[in-house]
Amino acid sequence: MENIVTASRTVSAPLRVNAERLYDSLMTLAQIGATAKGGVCRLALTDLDRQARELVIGWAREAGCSIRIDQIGNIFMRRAGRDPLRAAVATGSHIDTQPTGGKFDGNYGVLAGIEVIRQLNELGIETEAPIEVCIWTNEEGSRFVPVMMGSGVYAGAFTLAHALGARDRDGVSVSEALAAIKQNGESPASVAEGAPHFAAYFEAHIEQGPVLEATARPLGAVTGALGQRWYDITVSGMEAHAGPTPMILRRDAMQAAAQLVIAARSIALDHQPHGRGTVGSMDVFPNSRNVIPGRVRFTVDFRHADDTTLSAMDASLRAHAEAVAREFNCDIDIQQVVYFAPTHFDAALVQSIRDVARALGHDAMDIVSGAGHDAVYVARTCPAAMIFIPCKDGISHNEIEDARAEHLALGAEVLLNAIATTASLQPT
Ligand code: HGY
Ligand code: MN
Ligand code: MN
Repeated sequence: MENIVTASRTVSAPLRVNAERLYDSLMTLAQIGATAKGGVCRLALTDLDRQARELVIGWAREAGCSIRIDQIGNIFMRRAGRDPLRAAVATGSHIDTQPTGGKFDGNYGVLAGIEVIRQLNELGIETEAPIEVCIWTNEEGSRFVPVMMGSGVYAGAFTLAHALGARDRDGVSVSEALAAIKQNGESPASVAEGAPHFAAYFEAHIEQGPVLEATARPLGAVTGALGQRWYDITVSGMEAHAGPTPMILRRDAMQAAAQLVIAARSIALDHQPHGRGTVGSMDVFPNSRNVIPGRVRFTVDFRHADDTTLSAMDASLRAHAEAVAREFNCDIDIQQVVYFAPTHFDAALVQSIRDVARALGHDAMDIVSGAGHDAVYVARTCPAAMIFIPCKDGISHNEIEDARAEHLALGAEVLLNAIATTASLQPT
């Protein structure tokens, strides 16, 4: 990697970060929503999310950034470049977590971006293009569906109205929750409505799987991400007494649902190596031990690297549901609530990540992300790519999620050099 020509001067590459400052910021942010087992429970648009947003915005302001919040609550923390008219080079991720989330999922990508800003300031480097660090609203899709909500609105995957109208289990809408924490900004939320395009977008994230750690590789150059289909499935039968009702006369919604829970796994197993099938949430009505369930609601999360195969998995699920509805004399309603095709990130940006990694002395592993990320939607609007680092035992979406300080710093250094290079490229 040759020297980096910036607006202010030529600097010898590769640039380094302040590992301790990054780690300290991660631990400070992790205090907001900290759980007894060492994880974080900071659901989207709760007061904890507000506290975390305000903390990070405060850090960005201290680093000289201007702040913009859009109508879906996405936050853009902007460091000026020499040419204010050039499209910004962006990075970021999310700070909402799963109920049993960890300290690093999403939070790492946002704070690695803040570290990039802090380090460029410390090195006195001015870039040609502005740099923006983004906090995308409700990436997790745990409290509100769809998943990757803020970046999805930004990229036009669904409308602002659809997102604002989404409701949580208590019936609270995104619109109400945004207003309650005063994060309902005014700037346009989608590129179609005038939100600025980026010149490029990089996102740093823990892998959330075991591959990098198992192969002793500290860096991943993410070439793409699995496509996903999420469903809300409602099985309706008939509540009845668990004693007097003969087995053959039952319309048992639980037994019917159970067949589909098993099918979600077997369909994924039929489409290996990339097939994934998960049932993560289930509600039983009336949920009484001596009443045959009359209604069962549950979720299915399907993923695959190939869109045609993902469609085949969808068809197989629906075929199973038709057969089960007949066999158990139940009604089965399947609502698809999320769909996005497998993503391929920008080849030139992925190459820049490999090049920077090599300059830092490491051979980044090409890897496909099993998880969805905001970069998946942002990639619809500009060249995008991701940087992965390992997480302990490949565990994530779990309070024990952990990552090594040296890997956190190394990923941030790849981010810093990739951004500094891309943002300093002389105007064409
Ligand atoms: O579900 C996902 O892949 C991400 O964690 N939201
Ligand atoms: Mn994430
Ligand atoms: Mn996650």
